[in-house]
Amino acid sequence: MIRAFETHKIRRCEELSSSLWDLSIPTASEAVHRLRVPVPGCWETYPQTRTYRGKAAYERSFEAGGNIRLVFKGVSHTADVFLDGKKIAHHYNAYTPFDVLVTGLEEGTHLLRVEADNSYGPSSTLHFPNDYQTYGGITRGAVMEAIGDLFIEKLHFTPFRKEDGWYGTICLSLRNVSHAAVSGTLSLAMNEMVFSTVPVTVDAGECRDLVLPQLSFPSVKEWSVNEPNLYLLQAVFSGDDGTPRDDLIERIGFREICVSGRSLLLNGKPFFIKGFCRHEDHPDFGSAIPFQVMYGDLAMMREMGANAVRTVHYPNDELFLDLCDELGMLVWEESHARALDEEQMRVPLFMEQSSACVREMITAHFNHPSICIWGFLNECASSTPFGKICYQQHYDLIRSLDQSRPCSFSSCSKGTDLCLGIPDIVSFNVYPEWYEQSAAEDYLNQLLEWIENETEGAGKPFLITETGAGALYGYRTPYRVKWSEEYQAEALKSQLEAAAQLERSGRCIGVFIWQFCDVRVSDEWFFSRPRTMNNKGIVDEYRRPKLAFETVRQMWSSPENDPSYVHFS
Ligand code: ADA
Repeated sequence: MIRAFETHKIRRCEELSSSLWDLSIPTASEAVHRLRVPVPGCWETYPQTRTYRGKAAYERSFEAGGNIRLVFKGVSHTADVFLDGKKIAHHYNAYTPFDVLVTGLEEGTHLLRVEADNSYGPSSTLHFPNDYQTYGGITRGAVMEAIGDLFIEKLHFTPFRKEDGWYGTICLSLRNVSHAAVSGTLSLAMNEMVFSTVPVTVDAGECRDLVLPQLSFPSVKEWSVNEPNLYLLQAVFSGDDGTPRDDLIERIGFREICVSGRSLLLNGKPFFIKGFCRHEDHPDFGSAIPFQVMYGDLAMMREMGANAVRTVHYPNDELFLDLCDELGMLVWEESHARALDEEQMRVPLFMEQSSACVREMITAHFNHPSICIWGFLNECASSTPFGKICYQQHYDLIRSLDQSRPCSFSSCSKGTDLCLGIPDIVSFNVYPEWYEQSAAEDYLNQLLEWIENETEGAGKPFLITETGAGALYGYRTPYRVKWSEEYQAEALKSQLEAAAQLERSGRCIGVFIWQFCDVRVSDEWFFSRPRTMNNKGIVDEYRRPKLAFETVRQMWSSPENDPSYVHFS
């Protein structure tokens, strides 16, 4: 399953996860593990290759001819793609999609080979031993699309409100892969009602971008957390003879998210975020999380009263974002980066790989109404002048790609951060009563005082992007000790109470709990991470609730956000 809705009715698509793939993984000796495996998947979940780090090759054949487009939603972390023995693509980063076009393919059976590499090294500036696991494999869906001479590559929709109702702007890209100009008509429909038709010509080998004039959508219902109304926007290209040749369907919502003074406004009203940070991680599936588990995770978050999720520390599988759109969960979607120091950011490849990730994330996920904030560079070198240049460049890049959402980064540099003038929202990861001994309320008051009196972040909205404490599932003790479920529940209670108090005085726009579930970390992190896991989950890695689950549920859930979305009316 690639998406939670049909993205093409005209273009023929075949999911490449429809049969098992041959996976060859080298071993320490000359031998090779040869496994027949499903895709998506991670090789860490097979008994023979649980700790393998390096390159491995996936192969399968498929039938096709003419022009095709191969789309990979995620290969971890570097992919080299070969068709019939010829290299056709190279892509870095586990967490962003890529595609490759092949034209004039002979009709028949073809061999597709994907070499995935999850090793750490100089050609990977964003994947290194870290407080989460970098898995290996084709970890998200893959699809083969049959295209003609011209196909619709991109369809972006930006909703906005005026006094008399909802409007939208539409940007499209049409790519002509042939050696002659192609002309025809482009029509746009919402929920199958055509509302715009334009003649188009695209020159040979060109990609043409089109921006349609502002359009009014008078009778639509807005997308909100309680009523996540969605619409299907379909672009169809028809040839000069009127025959439909290609289409692209995106799912959109009419909502507006913006910052005003110290508030975050959703559809013009102040909104308080109650969210969870969530890694894509599960002991049985690695980072290749099945749809059912994604749904289960969101259902548990909703049961606790959450209205938002932060995709730490990378862009997520689009299926998860589709679910968030449908269930009315707001999303802080984050570009890939965790805790790089200045030395790591000075490696020239860093800027190239990090910018590519931002670009690919925003291009692919632009239409999701659930995404309310773009996040970047979590806890990187924001206390140094060089770091500041990188933060500014990232902010500018995000702004050049999307002006419709606020963006922010999570800092842990209390007292030293130089970059708080850059983002639209000032966001901090705070661990009072865990790493810091001070009481949550005192810690947050001091932090806010410093931000307001000594930084360029003064006057901006303030968001807590991480807070929490560790607990080992099942470790119960009457003593007040760290790692017990009791201690975690207590610490979290006072952290959330402190956040709620700031909310009441208009000084905080929300809080993300660190974190939804326990996750595996890199082996190199064993010294500070019992079980080689980050154990700050409110549920453990198998989603079994710890004591804190009930604490959060009691503090956050209310009749207004009762999880009745699981029923239908
Ligand atoms: C940081 C970081 C997280 C995680 C957390 C922790 O704030 O952003 O990735 O490492 O701390 O558990 O200490």
